[in-house]
Amino acid sequence: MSTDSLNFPDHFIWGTSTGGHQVEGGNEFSDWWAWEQKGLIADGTVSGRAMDYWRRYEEDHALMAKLAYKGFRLGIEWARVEPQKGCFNRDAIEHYRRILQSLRNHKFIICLTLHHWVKPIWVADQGGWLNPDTVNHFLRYANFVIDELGAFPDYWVTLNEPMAPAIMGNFLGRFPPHRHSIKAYRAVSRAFLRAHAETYRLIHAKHPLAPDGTRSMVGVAMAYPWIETWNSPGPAGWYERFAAFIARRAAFEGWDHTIRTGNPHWIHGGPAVAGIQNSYDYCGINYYTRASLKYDRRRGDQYWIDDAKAPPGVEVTQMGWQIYPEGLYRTIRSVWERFRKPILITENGIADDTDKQRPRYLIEHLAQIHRALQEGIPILGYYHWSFVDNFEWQTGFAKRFGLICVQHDDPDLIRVPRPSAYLYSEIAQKNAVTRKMIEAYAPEIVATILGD
Ligand code: IFM
Repeated sequence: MSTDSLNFPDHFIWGTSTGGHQVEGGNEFSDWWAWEQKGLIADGTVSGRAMDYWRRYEEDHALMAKLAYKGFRLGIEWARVEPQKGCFNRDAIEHYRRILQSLRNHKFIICLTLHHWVKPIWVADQGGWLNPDTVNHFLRYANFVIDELGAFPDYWVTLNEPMAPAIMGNFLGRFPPHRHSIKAYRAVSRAFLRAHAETYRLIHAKHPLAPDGTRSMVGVAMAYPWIETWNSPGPAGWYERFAAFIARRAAFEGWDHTIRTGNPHWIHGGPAVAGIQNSYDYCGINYYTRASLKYDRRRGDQYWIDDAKAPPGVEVTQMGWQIYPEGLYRTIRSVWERFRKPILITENGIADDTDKQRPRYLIEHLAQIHRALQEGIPILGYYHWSFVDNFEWQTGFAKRFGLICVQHDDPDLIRVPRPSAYLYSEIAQKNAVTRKMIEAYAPEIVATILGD
């Protein structure tokens, strides 16, 4: 049966997403800031004033409202709130209050992240998440933020992609603190599990109700790359299958297992974490790409696996990441089957400085969300990554994820919506992806998606 548009449920949240350190600017008491000063960012930049969201938030919120976006995901930076151990910065928290109040005035659905990889320097200096005290210090910070700002969020993200710093920082050595240690990966993962479970409990104890009077919604924005193998022949293929098995467990299956069952997964080990079972009210999904793990004996630094290669003919983004929309549908399905909890797409997007790929990427991924909705999976909304070009960690400002273009070296940091920002605006206003949009931007899926 042919259909003319992909309609989304009433109240579906059409939002955009950011992380504090990547847009605010001036996060000078943080470990990432310190690391950037060592000249280790690929394009030679530092986060610096970033997109100056800290001062230009009103202008940004007005632009989002003009574009008819309905939701916004932002982060609170621990290093700003507690730049020195035990010293909470009242000005910073009041400033966050103004930012959140402005979002509320615009009636955005607010999704608030408490930890997005970055920590204060004093925490890094005491050993970061390897120091058993760090979880307690994080909880003291979280408690403070919940007390001060807990009336604002519609959705809480306790941790953004906890397994990313655990793997990238402690196992693959690409992020600070640049370790190559399985033991450190496991210890950091366990610390994040404890931090999440306790923060979940705190939020429900202090703010059982969301601003609209319904139960508070607390979760994690979990990164779910779709992991496959390159399918090399012979022993290389065996090794790839083994690596993929471990990678899936290390990246998300181990974590999900522990949350679902309450039993610690072998990949993380350690004793049971009190309060961890079922500590999700919704499942946050960050989805971008597929990884095809390829045996490469030159990559001793990556345990002989190249995870960045795309099979011939597969389109890639400015990051070199494979475009694989079907992976979003498959991820949603498996997360749903695992948890049976409502799903929020907390991130999805593409680095594309020309904006040539983004419209199709957007439409094809939304079509996969629609497909899952049609099968009855409750998906609450979609927060596109990112609202604005931002500081993309170790790759700097060169990789452009924004619906809104900002040149980081422009003295005025002028915000210029890309064509896809308007396309997303039209989708939000119509609450639908229309036939016209699909024909214009993703003609190759017309037959499969619209059933012609
Ligand atoms: O920019 C990041 C974000 O901070 C976490 N998720 C993936 C994004 C793109 O790499």
